[in-house]
Amino acid sequence: MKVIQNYINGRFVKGAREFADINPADGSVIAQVTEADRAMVDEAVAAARQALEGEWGRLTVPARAAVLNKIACGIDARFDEFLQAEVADTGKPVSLASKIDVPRGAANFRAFADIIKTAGGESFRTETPDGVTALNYTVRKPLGVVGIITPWNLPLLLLTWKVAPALACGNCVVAKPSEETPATATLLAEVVESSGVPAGVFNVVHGFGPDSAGEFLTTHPEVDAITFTGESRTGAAIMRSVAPSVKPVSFELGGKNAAIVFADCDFDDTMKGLSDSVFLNTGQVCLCAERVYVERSIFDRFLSALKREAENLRLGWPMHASTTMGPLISRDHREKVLSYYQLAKEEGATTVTGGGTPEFGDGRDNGYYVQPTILTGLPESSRCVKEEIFGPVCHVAPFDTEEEAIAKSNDTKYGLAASVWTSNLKRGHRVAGKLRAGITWVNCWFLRDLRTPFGGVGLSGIGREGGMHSLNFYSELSNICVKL
Ligand code: NAD
Ligand code: 6OH
Repeated sequence: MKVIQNYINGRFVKGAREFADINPADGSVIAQVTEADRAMVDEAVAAARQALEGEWGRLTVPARAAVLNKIACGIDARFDEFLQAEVADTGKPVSLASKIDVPRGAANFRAFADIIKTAGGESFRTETPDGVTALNYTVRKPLGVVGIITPWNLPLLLLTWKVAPALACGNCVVAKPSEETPATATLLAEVVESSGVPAGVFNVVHGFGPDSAGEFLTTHPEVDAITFTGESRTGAAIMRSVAPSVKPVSFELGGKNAAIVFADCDFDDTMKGLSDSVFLNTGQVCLCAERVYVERSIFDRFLSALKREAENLRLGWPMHASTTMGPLISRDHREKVLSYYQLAKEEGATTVTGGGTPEFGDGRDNGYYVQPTILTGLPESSRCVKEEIFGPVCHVAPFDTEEEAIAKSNDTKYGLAASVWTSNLKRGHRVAGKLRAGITWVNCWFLRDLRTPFGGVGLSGIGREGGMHSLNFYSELSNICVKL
């Protein structure tokens, strides 16, 4: 049986305990993962701190950027290994992982290599009333040791989204990937090592959250900052852990994203985009729409078309090229999603399609598949309309006026993403400007430029990453004031 190891201070090491890495398509064990105990997390943090003082700390920005580009090429060179590992761990269709997860993993390193090379600073010439003149200018210094905690839905993509800017800014990193999807983090460690990154600069510790590597990392006094992507509740727990030492945090958390469809939309394009926004990655993208508001005059037509899209999804083995929807990540997560399918019925929903589990008559029946599901008829106050489900499911409701659609979309404690579908671009701009979300797409979804700010409002997070916003989080910006 394959063993997935930790990577600490430039060595691949086993922990005292092991846990199973499960393939969600059929419940089989892919590998054993060795869990880092507290002493191993301590060792990783100490190695990272020491590496700050070594060769890494002395590298120039162009040299660091060259290392990032080398890591990107290293991912490209082992593309198939990354692809197979990611598909096996997550169950996502190979067509999706080969288009988004793995290329985006490499792209994150290339993007931040470019961004750090071209980033300028601020400067101000100061003139006081009593005739003193001074020059102020900013310099970026590394934060130090950055703890990175990532989820299972886009494991490589969301890890590299944080590792790349952290390294670009000269930090050292201890990363704790999700216990559900450990494989590509250890593969990344192999690529980082072969790219000439000194020992201790990048470390991977495997394990769980509470009482395990996640908590050991977030409570560690020698970690200078924590960046986390995951559930809002976990973010709250991590906030409590870091509070005593007042560390900077960057949180990308959950969502209950709305889509607003106007009658004047390009119907076919909207249907394609909207269907992706609900079902892509089995609905397990933080940006997925779970609330769809449709102008009443096209409501029935829209619902029938979305039902057709859902029923045309091909639930298959993840490695088959024709598969368009894989399983959910785990047995527990399937129970959670199915409990919402049940709750929807109790709350009075009409289940337009789905609502249960598919039957295959083969090994996939031991996996964690659920039917893509469309609900309608729920009051806005119901739990299925308010709580993040994180599965291939949405609730569709009609609206009569633009104001009503905006008010309903904004009636949430979350605020990560939204989308607006209309051929009237004036309205598109207007509505987008009124939605309370970190990102609003008009006539598209999940079209992301790595230079743009990314993050959420309310329960969806704290701070922004992306482009210069990432540099601002992963570095200490210091002002130098020189009297002239
Ligand atoms: P999760 O919060 O359960 O776990 C995320 C990570 O945190 C894992 O590595 C886990 O081991 C670790 N963890 C759990 N408890 C911890 C603790 N007490 N201390 C330290 N670490 C701890 O999230 P998940 O189930 O892996 O991912 C799904 C969630 O992530 C959804 O809510 C989704 O919306 C959110 N998400 C948000 C974004 C975003 O950018 N806003 C992106 C992807 C996923
Ligand atoms: C959240 O689940 C996904 C975020 C992905 C990105 O922001 C991206 O641009 O790759």
